Amino acid sequence: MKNVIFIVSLMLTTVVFGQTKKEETVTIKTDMQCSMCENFIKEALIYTKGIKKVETNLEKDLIVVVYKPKKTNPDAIRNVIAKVGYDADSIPAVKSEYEKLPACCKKPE
Ligand SMILES: [Cu+2]
Repeated sequence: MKNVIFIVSLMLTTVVFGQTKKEETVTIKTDMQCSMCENFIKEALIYTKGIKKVETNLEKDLIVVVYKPKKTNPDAIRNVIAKVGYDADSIPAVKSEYEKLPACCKKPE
């Protein structure tokens, strides 16, 4: 009997998780120079509605974002990054914001 209860509760958890797992992941290519860049982007994204998790890879210039598709979408996320002053896939950095970045964060000329 104990086993049956265990299996039933296991099934219930699976169902519950199946419903709440409405998250998607997008990987965005950017152009980061240092750990400050990572922090700028992370901070901007983590306070954006619908974004659950942000991971950056400085070496590969990649940003991995876990988001709720009901609340945001990859292009909205790319726009947030562009507004911080960084390229995001095909969306170029907002120039006026890029100009405000510290010298170490600018692309080497
Ligand atoms: Cu930087």
